[in-house]
Formats: sequence, C-alpha cells, structure tokens
Amino acid sequence: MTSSHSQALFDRATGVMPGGVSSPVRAFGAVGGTPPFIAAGNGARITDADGRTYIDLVASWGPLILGHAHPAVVEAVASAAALGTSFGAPTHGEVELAELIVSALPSVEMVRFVSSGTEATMSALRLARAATGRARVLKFAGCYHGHVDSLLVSAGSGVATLGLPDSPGVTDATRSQTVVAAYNSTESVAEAFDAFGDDLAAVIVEPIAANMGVVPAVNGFLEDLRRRCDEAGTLLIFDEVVTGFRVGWSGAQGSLGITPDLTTLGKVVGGGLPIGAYGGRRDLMEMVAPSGPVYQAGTLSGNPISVAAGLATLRQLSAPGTYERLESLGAALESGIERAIKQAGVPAGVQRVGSMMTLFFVDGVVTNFDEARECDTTRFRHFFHEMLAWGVYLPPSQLEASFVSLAHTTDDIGEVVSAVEESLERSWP
Ligand code: KE4
Repeated sequence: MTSSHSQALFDRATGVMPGGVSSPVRAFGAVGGTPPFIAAGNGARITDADGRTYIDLVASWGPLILGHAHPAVVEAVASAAALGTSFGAPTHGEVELAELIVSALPSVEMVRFVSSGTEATMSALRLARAATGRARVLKFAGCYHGHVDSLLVSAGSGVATLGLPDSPGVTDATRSQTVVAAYNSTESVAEAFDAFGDDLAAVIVEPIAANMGVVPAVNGFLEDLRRRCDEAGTLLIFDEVVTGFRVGWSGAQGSLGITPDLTTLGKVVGGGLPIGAYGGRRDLMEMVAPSGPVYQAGTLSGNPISVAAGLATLRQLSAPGTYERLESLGAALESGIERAIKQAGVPAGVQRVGSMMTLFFVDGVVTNFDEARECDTTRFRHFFHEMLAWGVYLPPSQLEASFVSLAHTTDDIGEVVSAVEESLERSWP
C-alpha cells in the first residue's frame, strides 16, 4: 500500500539521493514497495506523510527507548538549542554524560564521544591496533558494526577465514586484516586464534547480536572469547551500540557478567540525536589524543544538543522499575506472538532479550548467520506488508531487531498481537 505523498516524495528523493534514502535499509529493498515517509512521532506511534499512523517497533533502530517526542527529551533539546547548537569547545553537559556512562558501565573508566556508532567502532579498532601493535581484527559473520571498511567484510560462516568484502571499495589489503568467525561457535573461534592469535589486535563482537535478527550468545561463548583474548594479548571489544542502556542499565556486559577491554555505544545514549561513544580501560583510553598519540577527532563530537537528549533519556531510564517494565512489555509481546504462531501452525519463532526481539520465519533456534539466512524471507515480505497495512511498523528486514519502548502500553502490545494473528493467517494462505 503506497501513500500518495510518500510515493511523490520517494520519486523526488530517488532523483537526488542514492536509493532515495539516507541509509540503505530504509529503502524497503528487502521487503519491496515504497517506504512511508514519516512526518511525526509521538510516544509509541509514528505518522506518515498521508496522516496514516502506525504502532512503531523500529524506534529509529533502537534509540527511541522512551518513545517518540518524550516531553523530557523535547524540553532538554529545546533548552539546549536556545543556548546555541554547537561550540566546538568543551561543555558541562558532556562531562555529566561521560560521568553517567562511567558510573553505569564498570568496565568503562574513560569515554570519548563521537557522532555515530560507526565512528565509535572505527576509533576503538584504531586504539586496539595502536595499543597492541597488531594489525588483524576478528569479527563474526552476521554482526554489523557500522560501515567501517575493515568491518564491512563477511566470509562464509562456520570457519574462521579471511573476510570477503561486502562492499566494493573495501580493498584486498583491508580485507586481509579482517578475520571472520561464526557467531556462537567456539570451534570457529579456536581456528581463528590458532591461525592468527598472536596477530589479533582485537575481537569485536555484539554481546547480544541484533544485526542478523536477535541472536543471544550461547552459554560459554563470550566467556571463551574473554579467556582467549587474555591468553593471546588481544583486546575484547563489546559493540554495545544496540544493547547499551537497552538491555539494562549496565548493558549486556553487566547482565552477562563479562568485562570487555573497550566498549562502543550509540543510539540510546543520544536519545535519538546523532551520537556515538567508545570507552574502557583507563590505560587504553589515555592513549587517545590529546592525552596520547592515537588520533581521533570530530567537529560535532559531544554536541550539546545530542548530549542534552542523551542525558534526558538516561535520567529517565535510571528511574526505578524502567527495565522491569521493558522486560514485562517485551515478555507480553513475545508470548502473544508465540501464541499466534502456534494458532497459525506456521514455522516461525521469537528470539528476545528484554525489549528487543525478532520473529524469525524459520523452524528452530537461530544461533548464527547461516541459520538466520535460512529464514523464509518471502513469507517475511508478505507478513511485513500485512502488518504495515494493519498499522504496525516493523523493521523492513528479517535480519533486524524490533524494539519496544517505555511508551508502549499493554493495549498497544495487544493490538500488535492481533495484527500478528491476522497477518500470519494472510501470509500463509
Ligand atoms: P551507526 O553508525 O549507524 O550510528 O551505528 C553503526 C552500528 C554499530 N554497531 C551496531 C551493533 C549497530 O547495530 C550499528 C547500526 N545499526 C543499524 C541497524 N541494525 C542502523 C540502521 C541503519 O544502518 O540505517
């Protein structure tokens, strides 16, 4: 179903912007059709250019954990903007936000702000290479860490191997320094360390994968990474751009009890405005310019408006009971969808951590990228559009996470479950 205003806007956009969008997944390439152009958001809902309203489960890909246009965030942004939008100089707010992050994440003794998750992971890799004097990095197939050249690689899964570029423009020289292993496979990790361990500067991992759909780490997988990194002198980087302040106040590292050497953050810590951050052990972070030789800079790093939105968001999240409520809403949605799947008798299942989840169209548990790619994406495409027509806005890709916010009510959850029941029926005629 295409709204006339969205179609007209998309036609204009594709004339002046690659794919008509500012980020590829927004173009609906995986599901087809014309993306609704969104005009406004309020709480758990967004409204498109034709006034059609949807219950939003994308949350701008994670940041909007409070829901859209939360009064505390809007007020903080407006007040900050009235004092000026950027100074290129230190500000009080970024110290407050840095201290708050340090207090929340025990492994983070110091933090540096940047303007995106990509900048955070790119900078953390540079720091790890400088600190270890090594070149290679190990990542996992199906994990996404932003569009950093050295992380835009993914080879066949199941075996640690030298990465194959996911994108033209990533050079052979770059890919030769990236080793790819299978998520949740200690055997694959063993092969990588056996082959490259003494040249691995870092292992970067999503402690709860969200970019092949939600795939939690199986027991022992992260502990094995920590042990192998310690043995090999390799730094462990937790990419918590999605999970940071999403799955708990102290992130996935807090709930899983694993201590990384460096952590990358984004999304929620900016409350919907552009932000990223990387942080960790003091001895490592003091290597970052100007206190050390590792150069990294940014015109709008620590931007006061982003920082104001982030502080307002985290201060709301720090209130007692917020993560319990997110868990309760997430669990209600998961059980409602599982009932709908059972009632429809279709091969599908939900994988969830807290308020982030994925409905996989495949039989059985998804533990890695190969298994995620077994999903019936044709069914997902039909299901997605049925849900959109019903008024529920899902991520337009099977291999992404849906997010519930504190603005969602139990009634909203009930509406989404009803939409799932009807959409499953229509997707399996
Ligand atoms: P950004 O550069 O998009 O701020 O962050 C990159 C990034 C880093 N690490 C993880 C674990 C991430 O999930 C991301 C970005 N997430 C995607 C959604 N899966 C952003 C959406 C998009 O690319 O448009």
